[in-house]
Formats: sequence, structure tokens, C-alpha cells
Amino acid sequence: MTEDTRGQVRQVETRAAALREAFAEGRLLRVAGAHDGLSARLVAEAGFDAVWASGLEISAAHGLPDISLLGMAEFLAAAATMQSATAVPVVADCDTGFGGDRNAAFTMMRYENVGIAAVCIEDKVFPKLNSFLGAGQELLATEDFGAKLRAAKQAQHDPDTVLIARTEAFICGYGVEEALARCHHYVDVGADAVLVHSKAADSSEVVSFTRRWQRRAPVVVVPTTYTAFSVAEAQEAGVAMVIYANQGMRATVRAVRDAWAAVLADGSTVGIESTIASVKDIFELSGMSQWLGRG
Ligand code: SPV
Ligand code: MG
Repeated sequence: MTEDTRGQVRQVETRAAALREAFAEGRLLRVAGAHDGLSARLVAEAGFDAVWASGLEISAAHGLPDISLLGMAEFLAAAATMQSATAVPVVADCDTGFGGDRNAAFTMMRYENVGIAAVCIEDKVFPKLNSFLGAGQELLATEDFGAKLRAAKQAQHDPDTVLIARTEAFICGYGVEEALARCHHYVDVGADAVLVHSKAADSSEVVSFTRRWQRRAPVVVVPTTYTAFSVAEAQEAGVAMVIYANQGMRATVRAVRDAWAAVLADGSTVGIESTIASVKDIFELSGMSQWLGRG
């Protein structure tokens, strides 16, 4: 339910519509990364506006690096699981669209079929490498990525589904002119929002972009390296969505490592019991009482 400008309450029909509406209202959305039902539920439970179905997290959860080894079916299954585990929108990291123009179209169809609110594809050459790997990052020509976006848009069924065009211009060593030219073209051919990725230690690259972009379309940022970039600064810069892409998994890895080390060192679990979630907590998070209530 939402209230419109005349104070009338109306029903928001889909998660994609809710996402679009938030963009239209200019409300900053805070989004966090996940890779399965439980991690998605923790994101929603914490109060984030949406779940980022992270390619890095999904790959790592399979014990694999984020270098296009998994295929669309595996990423889709993970995103669909996250979608059904939560009531918030899922913003799906679809890498390069898993191939060429036809693959991007197929990606849009399949992700829409499972109710994903937003599909994000990036302008790197397939197979892509994670943005934080130094060497070997290669941008697709602007027009070629534009064709991919067009193909995805043409395949889109629900007009509310959000297509996010992600530029890796800064990641690949280009400047703000390249990032702007690309994003203008991507919006010209139908992208609903742009994700401007940066691995700089501060927000200067993304802020140089937003200053010149003048809110032409919603801007999404992923402040993994420029960690001090606050919500207030993001709002000031005209950012529409901030994605904390992988901090959840990183927190999990550290906590689990510490717990297992303590168990081996102590010879029992007594020392960690007060610091770990209870079995009852896991029951609640996984919906035990609702399922038993079904009879
Ligand atoms: C991901 O979470 O897979 C992303 C964000 O694409 S990043 O790893 O920062 O490139
Ligand atoms: Mg990714």
C-alpha cells in the first residue's frame, strides 16, 4: 500500500512497480547483497529496501570465482530462491546478460518469469571478470552494449520491470566523459536506470558523474571500496540506490571462521554458544512455524 500525492491510498501491485515508484519519488533505496534464501531473508529482516542477487556471492557460494563460470540457469535459480524467500524486490546481477544480444533477451524473459523486479546487465565483454580484479577488464563497444539493452527491452513483458544498465567505464580505466557518453546512450536505447561502478578509494568518480548527469535517470552505486560514502552524501549527490554488495557474505565468512577455529581449539562448542544464533532462530528464519501451521 502507498499514499499518492492527493493522500489517497492505493495498492502497489508488483515489486517492480514498487521499485519504479520509489525511483519516481526520489527516495534513496538501500540494498544489500545475498546469494540464497537465508541470506536474502537476513537482508529483508534488517530492513533493506531490496536484495541484490550478487554474482560475486552466488559464485562464491558455489565455491567458484566471479569470472562467468556459472551459467544463467544457476544465477536464475539463486535469484528465484531469494525472490520467493522475501517480500522485497530482488535486483538481479545478470553480469553481461550471459552472452550476446539473444542471451540478454533470454535473460530478461527468464528473470521476469520468476518475478524479478530489476535486471542489471553490464557493459563488459563476455566472459567477464569481477570488477575488483585488476587486469583483463574489457569494455564492450558502446553501440554493441546498446544493442544488447535494446534486445533485453524488446523481450520485456511487464512494463514495470526495471532494466539497469551498468557501466564499467571507471573500472576499465576510462574517465567521466566515457561513463557519461555510455550512460546517455544506454538511456537513449531504453535503460530505466544506470549503475556506475567504481573501485576508487573515495567517491570522487561517482560524484563527478552524478554532477554532470543531472538526474536524467536513476543512478545506482556500489560503494565497496569508497566505504565512507554515507547515505547523506549519496542523497546529496542525487543517487537513487546504494548497494552494499558483499558485506553480508564477508561478515559471515569471518564469523564462521572464528567459530570453527574456537571449536577446534577448545575441543567443544561451549565457548561459542552464546555468540552464535540459536537453533530456534534458524527455525524462525526458515519459516518453521508457518510451515507447521499449514497442518
Ligand atoms: C556483485 O556483487 O557481483 C557485483 C558487485 O557485481 S562487484 O562485486 O562490486 O562488482
Ligand atoms: Mg557481479
